[in-house]
Amino acid sequence: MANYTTSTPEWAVSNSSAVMSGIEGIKDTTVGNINPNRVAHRKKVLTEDEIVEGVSKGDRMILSRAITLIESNNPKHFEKAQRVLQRLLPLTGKALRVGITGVPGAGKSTLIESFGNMLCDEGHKIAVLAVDPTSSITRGSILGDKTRMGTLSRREEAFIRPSPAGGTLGGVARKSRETMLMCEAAGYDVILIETVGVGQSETIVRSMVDFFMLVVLTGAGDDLQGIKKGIMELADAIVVNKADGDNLVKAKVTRGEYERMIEFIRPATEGWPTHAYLASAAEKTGLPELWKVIQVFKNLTTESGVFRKRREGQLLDWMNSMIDEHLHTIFFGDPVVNGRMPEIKEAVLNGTISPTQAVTELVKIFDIKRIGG
Ligand SMILES: Nc1nc2c(ncn2[C@@H]2O[C@H](COP(=O)(O)OP(=O)(O)O)[C@@H](O)[C@H]2O)c(=O)[nH]1
Ligand SMILES: [Mg+2]
Repeated sequence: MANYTTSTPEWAVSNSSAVMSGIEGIKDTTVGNINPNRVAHRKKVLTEDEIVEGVSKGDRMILSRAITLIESNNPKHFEKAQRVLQRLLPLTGKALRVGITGVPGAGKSTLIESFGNMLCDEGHKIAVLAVDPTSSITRGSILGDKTRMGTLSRREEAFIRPSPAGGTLGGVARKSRETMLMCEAAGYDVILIETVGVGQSETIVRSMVDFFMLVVLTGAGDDLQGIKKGIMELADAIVVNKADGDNLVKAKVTRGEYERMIEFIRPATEGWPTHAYLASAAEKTGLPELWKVIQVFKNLTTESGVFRKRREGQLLDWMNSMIDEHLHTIFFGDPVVNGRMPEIKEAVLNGTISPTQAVTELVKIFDIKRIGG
């Protein structure tokens, strides 16, 4: 994809108690060759009971370690994390989940900083997560990046966590969702999730949030070249950011342009008309209005049942995608399939058989083995 930009989440702050790093250097594909949980070298390993109790009490240190467990690819950690999650599940689902997307530089992180601070002032507890499918590549520099969330990261009411390094897209999605659930169990009632980079992160985040906003810059005409219509179709609100100073007039024009474009696009949420709004993350204008829009959205969709329906759909989609991922792993990890693979690939490349025939053949081999075993 031409516009797939790799960008590190610069909001990840170093030297801050609110920002917890995950496990480094582990990929989903390295199961069996495990880098042990580094934390365990230094700290006492917490029992399942201790984690469940700590998270449910809102202990951030323990929450952070629970998330580290979720992010680990060590099968033992995975099982422990799943047992913990299972027990905490009754405490999840109560938060409002908000996704924030937009091209790098649109002001997503700055918006989260201002918006998050405003919500903390109102008495909310905010968890900020990022989803970055490329994070296994960019991980090394995450903590060295400049911050856009300096004040939020120092607040007791806020918890900021960088994107998990998933290795695979499915890995990032699972870890992000389970991290979100852990945060909910710890009592965070608003979850803000930033997409990092442009590409697959939008779909992952849309599939885990209730409300999805697209942050854009002035000059809709130019901007639209970079924003795929598909992303506009996912948005419940379009926020024209940087509506401040000399840019304000242009921002108003841009808002109008987006309003006109939206008319031709199918709304992301049944019964909810997507609109474009003005905001300045820097000057903190338009943010209370934006929060009000989200509240109205929540009330409206709750009443119509769309809110619950979306959440149920998300759960089933999540389950289905995990089945896909699981079958994929079993299939490609199968020794019999692997044994025949080079020969079949060769045949495809030679033009002896078509890719479709190759797949039929491989699935047959796989099937026979299943039934036989
Ligand atoms: N003037 C102005 N600048 C902003 C605003 N929001 C963000 N910026 C600036 O835009 C740049 C990119 O912001 P950032 O939050 O990192 O964007 P992200 O890549 O979408 O997360 C930074 O230099 C910010 O200071 C705003 O509302 N007004
Ligand atoms: Mg950012």
